[in-house]
Amino acid sequence: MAIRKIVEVGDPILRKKSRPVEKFDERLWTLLDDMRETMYLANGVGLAAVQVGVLRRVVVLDCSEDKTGYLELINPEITGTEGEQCETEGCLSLPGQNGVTKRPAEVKVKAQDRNGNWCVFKGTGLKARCFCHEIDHLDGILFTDRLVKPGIEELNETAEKNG
Ligand code: GNR
Ligand code: NI
Repeated sequence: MAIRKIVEVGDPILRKKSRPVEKFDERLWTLLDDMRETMYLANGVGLAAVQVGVLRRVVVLDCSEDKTGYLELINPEITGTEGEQCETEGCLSLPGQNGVTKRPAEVKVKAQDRNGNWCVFKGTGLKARCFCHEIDHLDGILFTDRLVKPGIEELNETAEKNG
């Protein structure tokens, strides 16, 4: 296993659309293992493959407090949503930035596991936000595209500008 470098904002790869995974092989498993290690080291609750420079539809996440909620999502799709929530969100590719986004309160997802078997998942709260955030990454969308309120940094910049 290896730690991979996390791509940061300014790199045009973050705006590209990731392609579906077709081969569930050793190469995919190494990518997943590396992403898991990289996500935990960075203290993230999720990581999309594009964030380590790989344009494939692969996501890992763990929204638990104690590292017991690890999930792998290959070719994930949102199959249903309910309600809405407006909460603060951050991204490992946008260090130091945060802001409030509007996301569904509950999200249902279908995805393949590392062997290609289709599975279904349901999440509320942070997990629902994370499902949406990671699937957005696969389509080149960042949380800053979905802000309902600017982050603290932007507020400070505005305050400075206005005196
Ligand atoms: O670590 C992360 N925290 C987070 C908080 C609220 C909603 C989504 C996230 S995902 C983010 C890690 C990351 O950048 N994943 O792409
Ligand atoms: Ni992110």
